Amino acid sequence: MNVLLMAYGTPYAPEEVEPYYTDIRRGRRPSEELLKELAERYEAIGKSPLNEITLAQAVRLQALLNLEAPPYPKRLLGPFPPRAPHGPARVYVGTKHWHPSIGEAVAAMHEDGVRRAVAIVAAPHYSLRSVAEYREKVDSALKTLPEPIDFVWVESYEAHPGLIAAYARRLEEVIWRLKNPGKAAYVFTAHSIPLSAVEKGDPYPRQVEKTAELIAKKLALPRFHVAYQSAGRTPEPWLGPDINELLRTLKEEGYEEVAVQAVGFPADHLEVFYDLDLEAQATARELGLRLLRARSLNADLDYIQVLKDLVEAAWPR
Ligand code: FEC
Repeated sequence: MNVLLMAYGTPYAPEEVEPYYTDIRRGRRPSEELLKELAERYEAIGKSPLNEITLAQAVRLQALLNLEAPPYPKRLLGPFPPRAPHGPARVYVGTKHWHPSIGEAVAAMHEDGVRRAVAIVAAPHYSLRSVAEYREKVDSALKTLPEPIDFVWVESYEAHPGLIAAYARRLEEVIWRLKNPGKAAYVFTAHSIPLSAVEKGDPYPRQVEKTAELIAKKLALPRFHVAYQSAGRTPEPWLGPDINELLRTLKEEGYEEVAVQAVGFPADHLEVFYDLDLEAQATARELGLRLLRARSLNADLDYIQVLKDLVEAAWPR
């Protein structure tokens, strides 16, 4: 079994911010002002751990896929040594905007003789501005190869019960810390996308709502809100409400405590550490709101189990 696990990617060093940002902007170099602003955001968080987390997810996913753990009695009766039902698994990492890039990963897979693989993004919701773009990068890498690799895509998993349980578990930890859980606001966030994509029928906002609704239902929350964060620095309108805007509305409505959970990304990175932990937290402080954020899934076993489940279900038998 072969897997291409993809994520956004982040620069490893300050001098890599410029080419990274240029790649995000499809080859258009950012202005000095935009570049300075992004460099300052990285400086403010110290470092984005996204590449390390993606790598850890891949290593753990590969280990889990190769591990057969039958119940004890079956093990006694079964063949020895136990073998994974789908043969040895290899998980490759490709990042959308940095290294190892999706192109580098696909080339490495081809060189290793891989001709069939599951493609999955470490982000649960499909968008024309996320998964569709990962797919474009895989497709253009395939065009450079002498033989094709047959990729089976997992395009979204917004309602996977294991994912909902993993998010709910972490939000529950925040609920324990609330002074008055019955009166708190519960806000689920995802990365914003340009409104133009939504107008083209992008399922993204619907899928984000679904994830939020299922977590809220699992925890029997009295109410919940969905907000978007990290809108890009471009002149076009972006999907809202923005988290900072929503915090102002919640204050006006009389809320004192807000539990925030980023459901659009499993991992910690710039958009979590800067946009939520620094920026949204500063807005909350200014408003006199108590804001608590649920910790991310990262490479924790419950999330890796979700990836394993999805990959095994997609693997052609
Ligand atoms: O830690 C890190 O260094 C990387 C954090 C990071 C993640 C991430 C995820 C998503 N993005 C999505 C959509 C867009 C669209 C644009 C865009 C621009 C940026 C910029 C940075 C950035 N994104 Fe991102 N995104 C992360 C970081 N993103 C930096 C450039 C500066 C800025 O505008 O803030 C606009 C592109 C353009 O200019 O044309 C659209 C979506 C996700 C969630 C899915 C995923 O993880 O792939 C959707 C993590």
